Amino acid sequence: MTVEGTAQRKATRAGSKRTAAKKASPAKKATSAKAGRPDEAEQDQLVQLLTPEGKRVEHPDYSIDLSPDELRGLYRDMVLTRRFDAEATTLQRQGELGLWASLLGQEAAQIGSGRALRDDDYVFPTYREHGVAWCRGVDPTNLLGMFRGVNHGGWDPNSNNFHLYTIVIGSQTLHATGYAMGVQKDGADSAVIAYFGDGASSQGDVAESFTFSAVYNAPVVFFCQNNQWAISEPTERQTRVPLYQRARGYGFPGVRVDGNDVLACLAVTRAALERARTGQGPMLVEAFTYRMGAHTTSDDPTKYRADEETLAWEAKDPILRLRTYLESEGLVDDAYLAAIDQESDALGKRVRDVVRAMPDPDPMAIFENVYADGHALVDEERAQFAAYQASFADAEAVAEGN
Ligand SMILES: Cc1ncc(C[n+]2csc(CCOP(=O)(O)OP(=O)(O)O)c2C)c(N)n1
Ligand SMILES: [Mg+2]
Repeated sequence: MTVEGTAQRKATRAGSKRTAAKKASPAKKATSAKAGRPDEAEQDQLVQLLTPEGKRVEHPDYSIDLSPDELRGLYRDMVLTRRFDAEATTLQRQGELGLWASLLGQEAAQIGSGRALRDDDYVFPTYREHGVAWCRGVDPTNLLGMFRGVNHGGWDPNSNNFHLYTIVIGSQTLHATGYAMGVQKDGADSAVIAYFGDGASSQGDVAESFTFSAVYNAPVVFFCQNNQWAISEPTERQTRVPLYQRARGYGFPGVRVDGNDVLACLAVTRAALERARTGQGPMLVEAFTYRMGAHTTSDDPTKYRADEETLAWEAKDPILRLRTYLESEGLVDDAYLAAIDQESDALGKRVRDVVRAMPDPDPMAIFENVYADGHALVDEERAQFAAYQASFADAEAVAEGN
């Protein structure tokens, strides 16, 4: 049984329960105009190099020529990332994590864009970029510390040029823009990439980032994963034009790429990064994809979306289409696929073992790293909290008759 097959079956099972998903209310229907959802003309704008059926196609502006090893590598990246993600969801269900935000369905957008990056490029992620973290060499178990509540982030951003996960929606686009302006002032030729979602596109922070980066010609790529939903809000509640077209109003190009096509995501992001590196300024990439799972483990998508939609997107699965292509070209055999599955199992086991063994933090550690130097308010809070903690020890001592 293959990993991606298992994940898809799970998704199908979840989907089949949803046949009675709520129908849109009349009020909702009235506002859900086609804007923001691709009509046929918009679909034509989608950059695609690998069709959902696994057929290789060409695009006049974006081409790619990958070796068999590179193609197999993309497959491996996506399968392992999906397995890691599924393991994290399970760990949350077992009470080992407080929360998990699954990337199921978005593997191609993340691995394609992540593999387009150079080591010296800098990434500003949201909270869902587990595949990009994988490409940057961040140990996947490090992503779980914050979701278990045992650390403030879990990795040193400067070790892998991968900033900490950011939960304040859209704010990382400003951090990325400022960082890119710094790169520019340093005279470096690296680029910066900011990930954000369709919902984040409504945030003022994103609008400000677009303005600043355009005006200062900052070397930043805005990579929007339009996964069609912002928790329970569909894309048409965020925009009346396809998101990639927003860039034009700010004075830089935008392109919509098939976010379930790893080859197209790689080709388009490479081109956008190259543009940024060569002083041509920002670019917006809208990866048109789908969040197959819930927003997070705290969410229940059966409350707000219909089965048919999820099923339609299952047919566009990013991993299956690459696998179909690799098989049709004779680039993988059963032994290779079995080896990847074994590697997935080993990764799953390691993730479980490491997470369960994560030590609880010192309760006082929450006050560390708030300010570089001392701060009166933090000092006061630390002292109050220390006294509160000590009260338990005192109570225990009384109970034990000491
Ligand atoms: C400033 C801010 N407002 C609201 C929230 C609550 N919130 C968390 S995730 C989310 C939806 C984000 O949707 P989108 O940008 O499409 O990203 P996705 O989760 O779909 O990847 C919201 C509103 C938040 N974290 N930060
Ligand atoms: Mg979204």
